[in-house]
Amino acid sequence: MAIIQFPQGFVWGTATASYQIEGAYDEDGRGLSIWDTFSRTPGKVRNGDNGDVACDSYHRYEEDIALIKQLGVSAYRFSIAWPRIIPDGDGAVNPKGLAYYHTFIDKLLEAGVEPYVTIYHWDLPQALQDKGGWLNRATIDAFVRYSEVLFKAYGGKVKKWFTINEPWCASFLSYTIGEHAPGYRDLQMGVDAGHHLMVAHGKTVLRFRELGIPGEIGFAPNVSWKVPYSNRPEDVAAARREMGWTNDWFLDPVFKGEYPQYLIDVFAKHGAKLHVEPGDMELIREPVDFYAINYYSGNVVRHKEGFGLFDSETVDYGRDHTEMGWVIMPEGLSSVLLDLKQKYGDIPVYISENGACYNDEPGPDGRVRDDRRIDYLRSHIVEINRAIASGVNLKGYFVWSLLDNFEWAFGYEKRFGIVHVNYRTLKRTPKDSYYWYQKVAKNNWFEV
Ligand code: IFM
Repeated sequence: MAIIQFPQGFVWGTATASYQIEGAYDEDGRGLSIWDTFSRTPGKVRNGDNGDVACDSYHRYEEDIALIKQLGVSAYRFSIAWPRIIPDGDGAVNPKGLAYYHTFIDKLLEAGVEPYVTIYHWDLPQALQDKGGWLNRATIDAFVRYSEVLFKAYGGKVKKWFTINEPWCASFLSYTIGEHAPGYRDLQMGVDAGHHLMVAHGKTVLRFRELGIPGEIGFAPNVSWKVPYSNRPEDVAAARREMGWTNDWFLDPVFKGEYPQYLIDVFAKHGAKLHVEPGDMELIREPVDFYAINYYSGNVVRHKEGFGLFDSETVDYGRDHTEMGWVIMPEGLSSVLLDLKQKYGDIPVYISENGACYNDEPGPDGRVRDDRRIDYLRSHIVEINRAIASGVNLKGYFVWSLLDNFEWAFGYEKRFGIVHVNYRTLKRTPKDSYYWYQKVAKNNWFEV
């Protein structure tokens, strides 16, 4: 038996995102988002699911806040739906949308929970997509204006802001791999969209500073950990290229002011070019107060000439997987934290998402026994403790997710919640993992 103790003031939280939980897709003046369109396009989302109702959190938010309060965490990370605030993306502000989140934030604060707000978790207004979405540089300014509306409305009440969630997903997964909205399959588009997202991030940080908004701002890239299959230089290089796609490509520009040349070269080999306009890199480099990482999985990778974008393949030799099919590699979390510290320095960092998909349902007694999720969370939380012990300036940890919810292209087939949602009745049932995490948050330590 050993005690895993966390520093005083360590932030325990849980997270969700607007399109995944809110529903109420056409209420109170909300405009359509790219996910409304994408999920209505046949074949894009499993079972034809969409976020029209989702967990109905738009109406049931008081129940959800009660669940968060009862969980005993001090922070809740949620995202604001751009199409509720500015329905057509760059036109008039919708007072009902603004009022909704005012009430929501107030109730959260009354419950003693600090709001951590993600400005963009992928629900781009469809009207902006109609003009090119993230391929159009005008979307950068629309995003800055939308952010400014939020800063002016909620600044002071909200003290922690994330500009963009998982820019890799919003660019490459959406414009190159085609799995997410808007569903394109083109490398050049992914490179362009990614760069524009990063300029939007930097310009927004700058605007936040200019407005003198009290609080802190950062962003939340999804990172991975790739272990070379052997120490042969070609395997090491292949693992570096794969990992660099999520990590270096989005973090180097923010902390070093440049994109990694070895990836520019890979993209060039596949016919894609980085288009940077004068001033872009200075904007992206605008200093942040913290950064946050979303970590779920790692892989073992080796060189395979002519295979995929990176001349590489994943070697899966029987490690456990979650029900997403993702390899469970808890030690990747401490490794990536140490790697980032070494590369970028002692910047405060959060784990803005970590969690697992297991589709456990309530038993005959109504209890959801999701032991595999508890094992997953425990093993990853031990790793963040090890990272802290090694000097990583880690401030907090957010479980993904509070609720089972709309898992993008997988619809409602994949459950990540520590609270079960019955999608027919919308009943919420805290799972065993909820009660396990409740103890961790209360005690600030646990036994292994
Ligand atoms: O559900 C998603 C979330 O929206 C972004 N990060 C990964 C989660 C699990 O796939």
